[in-house]
Amino acid sequence: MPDPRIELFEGDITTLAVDAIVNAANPTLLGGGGVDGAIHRAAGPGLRAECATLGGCRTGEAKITKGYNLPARHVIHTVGPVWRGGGHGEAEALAACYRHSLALAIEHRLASIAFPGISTGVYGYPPEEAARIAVAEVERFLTGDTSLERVIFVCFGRQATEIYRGVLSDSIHSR
Ligand code: AR6
Repeated sequence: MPDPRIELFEGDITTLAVDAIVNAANPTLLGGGGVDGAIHRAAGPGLRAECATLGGCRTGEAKITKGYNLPARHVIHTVGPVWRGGGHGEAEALAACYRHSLALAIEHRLASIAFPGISTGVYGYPPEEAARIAVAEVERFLTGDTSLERVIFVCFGRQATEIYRGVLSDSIHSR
């Protein structure tokens, strides 16, 4: 059986009323394009002002802010690796993004968190490989944690949904 705490949602992460949405940010944390741009637009200027106090964020790490005008209470900002062919520690860095984001959620006693496909846009990570890492890290984390109630993978478009469906069903069959 799939872990009932894991869900897929196809659409815009900025619409989700969860405890935290995760932002695929860059090391400045000052905004950008893609999901980062969408989150900053929807949250309003308070988000950028708080981000400006954080001193940036290294690849694989994560920092938390309030959600401002978003329906989500918090934003967890993480910086994924830029894909450079796969031989430069990209997989470990991407796994660290998920682990550190989940750890922050626990630390702040959050029960629900939504992830976009970190690094799979501008940063060029192959989406299926990225989804395998995302699912493996979340499943591993949920095995040891009982306080998170919902982890949502946000799929931006039908193709992303199909990829996550496939990866989740593979991981169920391999148990
Ligand atoms: N809701 C959910 N997912 C989305 C949304 C949205 N509103 N918009 C895009 N995506 P990207 P990265 C998906 O490029 O690859 C920024 O400029 C998108 O389809 O946003 O980690 C930052 O400032 C893709 O699957 O992030 C950095 O400079 C996924 O979100 C850089 O881009 C991530 O795509 C980070 O690149």
